[in-house]
Amino acid sequence: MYHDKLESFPETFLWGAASAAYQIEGAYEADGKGLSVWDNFTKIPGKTFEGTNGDVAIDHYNRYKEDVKLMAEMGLKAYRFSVSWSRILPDGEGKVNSKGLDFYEDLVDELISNDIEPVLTLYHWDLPLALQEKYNGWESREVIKAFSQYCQVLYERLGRKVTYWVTFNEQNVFTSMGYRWAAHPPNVTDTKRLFEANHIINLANAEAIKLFRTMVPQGKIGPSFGYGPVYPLTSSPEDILAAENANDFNNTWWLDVYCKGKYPVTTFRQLERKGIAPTIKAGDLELLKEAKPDFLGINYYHGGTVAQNKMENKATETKTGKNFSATDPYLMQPKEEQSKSPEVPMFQSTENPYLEKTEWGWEIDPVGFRVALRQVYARYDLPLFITENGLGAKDVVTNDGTIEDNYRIDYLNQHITEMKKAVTDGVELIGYCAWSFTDLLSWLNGYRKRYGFVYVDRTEQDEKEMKRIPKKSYYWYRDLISNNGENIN
Ligand code: BGP
Repeated sequence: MYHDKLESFPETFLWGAASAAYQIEGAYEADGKGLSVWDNFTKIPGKTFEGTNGDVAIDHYNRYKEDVKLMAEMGLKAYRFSVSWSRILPDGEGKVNSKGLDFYEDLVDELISNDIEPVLTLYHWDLPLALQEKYNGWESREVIKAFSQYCQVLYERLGRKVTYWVTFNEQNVFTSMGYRWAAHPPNVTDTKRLFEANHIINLANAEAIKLFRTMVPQGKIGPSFGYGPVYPLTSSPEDILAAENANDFNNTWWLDVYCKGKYPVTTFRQLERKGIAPTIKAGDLELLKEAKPDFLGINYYHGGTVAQNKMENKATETKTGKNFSATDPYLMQPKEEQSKSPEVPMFQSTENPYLEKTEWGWEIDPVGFRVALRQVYARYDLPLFITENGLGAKDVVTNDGTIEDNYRIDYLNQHITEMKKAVTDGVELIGYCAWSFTDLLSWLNGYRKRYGFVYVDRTEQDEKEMKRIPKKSYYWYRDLISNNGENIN
């Protein structure tokens, strides 16, 4: 839709930036912190780029005041961070570590005294290792109780100070990476276990929201979902149907549960046929229905493009992954093999010929951001909070000590322009948190894939002084915030 003039962002719009505990804090054993599954996983040889881990990260635990000062000087209105569960409950449950709580309360106080709205993520992937070892992590319902205790402790301590709470960060990403691709902890490749664990996390999410209603009635809570719109490769009805299927499998599978309290039928039936549908016990669906979020957090990086599945269209070849031919039909595989790839009869992923990619192969698609916001808002009718969006790139410090990250400014400018169009279309947005405030540890890509407004001088192998240097994008975002995005048109 064309607009002559774009509407202004609301006066209360929260221009922010984001981070996650494991990627910035370091101090992985300090002040009584217990280990998390990430402390363990990153030590497995070959799992991360050059064996990088978050033991020290960018030392935010010790330098948070310096970091908040830089946020304040930028005029940041919101800062999204996550709490490390095992700092609060070193064993994941039971005894509370007061020093861990103090750290987050100090951080929150520091933010508030600088007029920065704290946005607190309860779970950004760092499950306490003790819970993985004792209960097999998210595969056990015992962990729902532990998560509720953890939430209760934080609600009690910070419920009066923090308004915006995020339950789970990108449940779609961490479950798939962890239980299907063995690229995150717990390092598993089993789709049955993936969907069982995912269901238990859905229940934990619902319990956390229910408890929030009683303990933090004035607050707002919701999950942050990694949303990608799905495009059909062509206008053929078969490709359109494939895109419907992919949307059901990749997005609705989570979002319908959060917002409608039920699983989408098409994917559920497919998982049942393959023997990998989650076990639903009495009371589960009622619980899911009781826990509608106040807003949806959206993390947007890119979407995907699909064509008709391989069985119905054997001529279509995928450029990624295994090709199927008439002599190697998926349907001739034993059921256990089929169950590993339940989406194969639904759609096949392809390249999008219209989109450029980042150095790490992520499509750059600002219009897709508007599409995403429109789709999610229309379907769920909830305010949206952009909790992540940004560009990972290799930054260079010039001889005069500056970082001229014009590519990042271009990327953010294009995305924010599309976001403003979505606002003009009528989408209700609470705020926008760019990923990320400072450079930080990329889970699997070390320190050279940088996202920050603030450069942190360290490499994979050399921690150096970790000097903070605002990049050109820092000043650009500062100006944008000061005029509430009026210069975007
Ligand atoms: C999201 C995560 C973030 C962050 C971001 C960039 O999926 O929620 O924690 O890591 O992606 O990812 P990467 O560092 O892999 O480029």
